Amino acid sequence: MLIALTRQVSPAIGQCELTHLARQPIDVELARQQHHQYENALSALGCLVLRLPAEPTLPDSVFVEDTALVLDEVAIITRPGADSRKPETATVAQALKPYRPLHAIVEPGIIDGGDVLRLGKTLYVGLSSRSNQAAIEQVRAILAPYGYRVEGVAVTGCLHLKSAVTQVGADTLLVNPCWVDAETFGDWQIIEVDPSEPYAANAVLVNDAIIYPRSYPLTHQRLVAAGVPVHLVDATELIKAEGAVTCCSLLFQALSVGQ
Ligand code: CIR
Repeated sequence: MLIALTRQVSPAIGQCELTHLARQPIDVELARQQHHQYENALSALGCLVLRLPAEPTLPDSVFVEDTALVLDEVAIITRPGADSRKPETATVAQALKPYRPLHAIVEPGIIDGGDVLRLGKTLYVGLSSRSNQAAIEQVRAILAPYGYRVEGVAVTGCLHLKSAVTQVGADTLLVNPCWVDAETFGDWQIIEVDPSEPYAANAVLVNDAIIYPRSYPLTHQRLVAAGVPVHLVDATELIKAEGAVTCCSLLFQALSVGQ
C-alpha cells in the first residue's frame, strides 16, 4: 500500500516564501479546492491519503515534500533551507515514526525534499538556494549502509531540482533543459517541456501514471504523445506560491518499523 502524506493549505499561504516569482494574490478557498482535487487524484491512483495536522500559522506547510526524504529503509527529516519553514518538520517526524527509523539533517546542513530526485538507488540533490553540500554529506553518511549513491547536481533559474526534472515513467524523465543538464542522469528517455512552459517539468509519478497540472497544455500534449498516462489537476493557486505537484505529498510504501 502506497501512503501519501498531505497537509491542508494554510490560511496564511499568501505570505509564502517566493524566490523566482513575483507575489500575486492567492485565493485560499480555491487553493483548498484544488488541493482537495489533488488528494482525490492520489486516492484514484491507489494511495491511502493521510493528512498531517494542519499548521495554520506556517504559510508553506502544504508543501510537505520538502520536510522529509522517505526511502524503503529509513526516513530523513530535512532541515528546510528557508527559516520560516523549519518548524514544519516536527509533525512530519511524528507521523513518520511508525513507518521508518528516523534520521535528521542538522546544522550546518540545509536541504528541501524538492531538491531530491531518487532514481533507483541514486539520490540526485539539487545545489539550490535551499540545499547545501553539508546536507549532501549527511544524507550520504546516513544512507551508506543501504547502498545508495548521493550526488549533488547544479540547478540554475529555478527553486528546486524537481522544478527542473521529474520521473514520468519507468525509463522516462520530464526535463526543462534550461535549468538542468539531463545528461547528468545517464541513459533515460527525455521529454522536454515546451519552451513556453518553463515550470512544466514537475509531475508526480504514482504507480504508472502521473498527476499533472492543467496549466501546461503544450507539455501535456508531449506527454500524451509519448504514451504517459496523465491525470490532470487544477493547480493555479499553488503554482502562484512557487509550488507544484510533487511538493504537496510525501509518498512511500507502508512498511512498519521493524518489518
Ligand atoms: C517555498 O518557497 O518554499 C514554497 N513557497 C514553495 C515550495 C515548493 N516545494 C517544492 O516544490 N518541493
